[in-house]
Amino acid sequence: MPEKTPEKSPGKLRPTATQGELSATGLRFGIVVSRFNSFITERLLAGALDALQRAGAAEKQIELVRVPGSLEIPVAAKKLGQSGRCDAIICIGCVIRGETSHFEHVSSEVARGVQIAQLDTGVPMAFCVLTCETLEQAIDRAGLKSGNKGFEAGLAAIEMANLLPKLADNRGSASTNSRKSKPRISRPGKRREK
Ligand code: INI
Repeated sequence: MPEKTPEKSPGKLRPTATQGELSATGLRFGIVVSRFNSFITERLLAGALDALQRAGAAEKQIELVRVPGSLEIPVAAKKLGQSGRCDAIICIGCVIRGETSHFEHVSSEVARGVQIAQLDTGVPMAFCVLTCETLEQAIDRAGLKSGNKGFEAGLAAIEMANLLPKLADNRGSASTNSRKSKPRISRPGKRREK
């Protein structure tokens, strides 16, 4: 009879996931909202504020910034991120296709800009810039048939604001083993003797 070996259970690993809670307690949020297509962006803003309020945020935890159009969102979000005043930022805009190629330029540049801003600053930025073919599509996403994308962005911002400190502090699930590396920050006044 062949010797029995413990089964390795391929595909049955269940590592614990590190994730952010949906609580706004003690967090600070920035919201950058574009005035262009304000009929839509104001509804998205209301959705984002609703999410923050339901998660326990108060007015003093929220810094609201208004910009003329979606193209101006990335630079304002980046400045806000660099300020150190926000744990997460929600970027709200609405681009609707017109008759020229302006739509393509604005929509691709705002997405690229916000991505660069969050990577450069390390502050998570929830992307709530609708890019729609028609006004009807935008209305559907601002509180009608397809829900409110501002609310979704608010939840994403809360979750990411809670997640990132866990990753930075090495408090994630995989960090509890004995090979945890020591912090490499050198403390002032503690020079190594030669
Ligand atoms: N800005 C928008 O937010 N949405 C649009 O649909 C839009 N279109 O179509 O022109 C738009 N343009 C303005 C742009 O974002 C800048 O504010 C402008 O070019 C000044 O820099």
